[in-house]
Amino acid sequence: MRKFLLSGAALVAIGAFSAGTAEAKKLTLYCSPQEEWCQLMVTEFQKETGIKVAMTRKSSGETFAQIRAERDNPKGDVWWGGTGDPHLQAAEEGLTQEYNSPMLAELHDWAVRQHEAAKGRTVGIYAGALGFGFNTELLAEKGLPEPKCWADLIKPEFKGEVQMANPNSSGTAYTTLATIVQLFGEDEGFEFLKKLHMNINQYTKSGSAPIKAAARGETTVGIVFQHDAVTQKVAGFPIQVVSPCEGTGYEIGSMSIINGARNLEEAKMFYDFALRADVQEMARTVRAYQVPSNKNAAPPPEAPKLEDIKLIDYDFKTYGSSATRTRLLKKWDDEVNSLPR
Ligand code: S7P
Repeated sequence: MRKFLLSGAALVAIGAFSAGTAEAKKLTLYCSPQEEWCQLMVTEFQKETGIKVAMTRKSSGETFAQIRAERDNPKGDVWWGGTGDPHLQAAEEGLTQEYNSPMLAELHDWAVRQHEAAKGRTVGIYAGALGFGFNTELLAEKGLPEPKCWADLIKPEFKGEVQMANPNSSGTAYTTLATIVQLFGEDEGFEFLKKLHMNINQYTKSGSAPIKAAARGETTVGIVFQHDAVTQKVAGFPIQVVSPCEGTGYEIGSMSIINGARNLEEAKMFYDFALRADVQEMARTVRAYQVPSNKNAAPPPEAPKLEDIKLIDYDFKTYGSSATRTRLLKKWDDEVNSLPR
């Protein structure tokens, strides 16, 4: 068996430096989940295939903007992870290309639906619910009541106590914007966002930064995906994870092959690799607690249970469309972020 495995690995390595070409095979990966998970994927893929990966980690909105800016001279091959909305927008704008992986048969329906919605140009790799987390020690010190609902975050006593990311750069924050609009309607939702703005101490670039700041005691509340709050709690910080009482939105973290990818064969290899159950299960080793899209991958026991969370019927088609995402982001810039605090 050992001999068989060794010869298998040798074959992969030989394949990576295929006969006739002296050049080593390579892949340029744009990565949007947490840095630790990005690094793990690079290490494991390189180890298994011998393909050299050049990886850049950027938030979802930033990566989308980069791929769009590079559309006439694409530099990336695969965009792995990040919220599904900008992946859908990239698909609609022709920035990514169709791929029907043999691994599709192993995926949950929600991941396959993402693939179908994008005409094969993206696929779901994980899911996670939005929410917020707070620092229990800071909350007690300040004598603040436990926030349980979105509505609690706009109360005057939380002035300067809440942090979230900027929805232009961050997929997490765009999911927040789209969730509030879907929960309360657009007019009431924007009124909510204006009041929330008064309580925000900082809009960060990255979506998970607010809960890291809460863990360090730099903000009381951070609006993030619940799994990112769990990561801080598991790391030993005094963080409580909240699933808002009104209900909440969720993400289908996605993966796409960039249109014009220079290393298409390697891009497809990475894509198939990333959809494997054993590969998705490795996420837990770096405290990434999203729900995996492969039906055979066991969700991490720490992952927030989506079936126990009051999830809205998030309209990915509308909120991942170029028209709606562009319009809402501009409206947020014009009507919310421009307000004095
Ligand atoms: O940290 C993991 C995660 O929450 O980050 C992704 C996110 O889109 C990247 O961060 P930004 O909000 O800054 O874009 C999520 O897909 C993922 O679950």
